[in-house]
Amino acid sequence: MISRRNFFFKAAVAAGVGAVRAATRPLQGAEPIGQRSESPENIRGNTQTDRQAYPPGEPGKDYTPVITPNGSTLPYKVVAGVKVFHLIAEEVDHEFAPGLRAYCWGFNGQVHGPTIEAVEGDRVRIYVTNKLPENTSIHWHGLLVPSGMDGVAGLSQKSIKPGETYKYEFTLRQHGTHMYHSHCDDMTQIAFGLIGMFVIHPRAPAGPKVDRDFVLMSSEWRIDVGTRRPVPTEMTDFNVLTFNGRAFPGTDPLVAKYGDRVRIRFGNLSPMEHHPIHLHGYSWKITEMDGSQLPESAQQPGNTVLVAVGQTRAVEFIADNPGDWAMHCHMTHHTMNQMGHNGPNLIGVRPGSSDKKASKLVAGYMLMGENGQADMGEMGMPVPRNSIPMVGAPGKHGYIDMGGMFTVVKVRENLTSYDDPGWYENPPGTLASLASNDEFERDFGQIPETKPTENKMKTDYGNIDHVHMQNGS
Ligand SMILES: [Cu+2]
Repeated sequence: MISRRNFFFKAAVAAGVGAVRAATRPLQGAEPIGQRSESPENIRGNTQTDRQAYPPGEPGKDYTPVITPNGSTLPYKVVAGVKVFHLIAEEVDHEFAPGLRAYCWGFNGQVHGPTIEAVEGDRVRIYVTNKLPENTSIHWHGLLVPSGMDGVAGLSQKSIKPGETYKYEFTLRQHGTHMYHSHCDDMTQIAFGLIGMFVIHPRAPAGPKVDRDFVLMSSEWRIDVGTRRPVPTEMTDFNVLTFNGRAFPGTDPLVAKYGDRVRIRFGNLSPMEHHPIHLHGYSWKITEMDGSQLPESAQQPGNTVLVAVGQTRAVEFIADNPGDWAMHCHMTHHTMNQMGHNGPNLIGVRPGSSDKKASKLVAGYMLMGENGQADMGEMGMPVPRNSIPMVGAPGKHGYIDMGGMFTVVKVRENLTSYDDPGWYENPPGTLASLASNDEFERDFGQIPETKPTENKMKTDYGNIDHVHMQNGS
């Protein structure tokens, strides 16, 4: 007899996984798919550490869903009390920011993978289909799972061959901010983008309710100018830095209403580097480390949180300071875009026409500005095809000479939606402005004369070393 539950399960399988089966080789494993999870033993798992399951937690009722700027949350369906997800690892033609695309590896057509969101006590089953040209496997980073579900290819399980679909199933025994990533040819697959966030809400929430709950995954890439493939062997010289796979000005703002309690969950699965993430205009409290909730007495206040590779941190604050607030990695090279990291130091040098000549010969060649780098993006210099200049985008008050791992937290009074509200209108008397001579004289007298340095601007491009030596002596 076909029970109602059995019917729905089979219908769901036909709708969801059927397409995968048609497109790939048959699912691995001997069990007929329709009968799985029908027994309570299967639902609850079969190890001592993987036993308890609760009814599936529901968005809106059991938790406020997270927001993944520039990304999405992985949809699921409930089959016989189990939340069922499907990740497809595949190549993705990904846009980092307008003007820069590359062939990356992601999940379900996205870089990075969609955020997986569930509730402590949920039983989850996650199908992983490999549409990559090489083997893969997925590790649930930070999750307390049975050893055979941990996803380290060769150690925990067989790797998933191209065309195969694997099944992971476990009960979520904890809550907090976690991640998932490839654990097979990690160097290549993480550098290509096979990472994502995994958020588990508490079954019985404690503490104040959060109104806006954001997830931001940091990563870094080396994409040579004019090319369309990240370099997986890079160890140090990353030139595209991202939040959720996007480099500023490609990052969506984080919008909050005045008075909202805001949580931001940071994750870092960069290949190599740690990122000190800094928010302007606020003091937050670090409420969570690697998915573990901190007791209130241990919630460290601050405005910069170091998120090392492999770590997650969650911070919370009340959005009580309206404005447009920069939030970014504080490593200066991590808020630059692709073309800003190399080239000779020409500050104080007039290069004449040599930069134009060199840029014709060398792909990606772009000289530093003679007064610094800030004028380079603003000048709108032509850049090679499929590349982004070193810095920024136009802002309300001029050019924003930031790029990379940079975004804007926008806090407003009287919001009717959480769509991008545009630039902040500064109330009278709250905007830095040009000082008049009268004002300065009133407070300080005359501006002191600047004693000129010995080095005048050089017109000869060949004298860079000479200038440098004089400065250094
Ligand atoms: Cu950084």
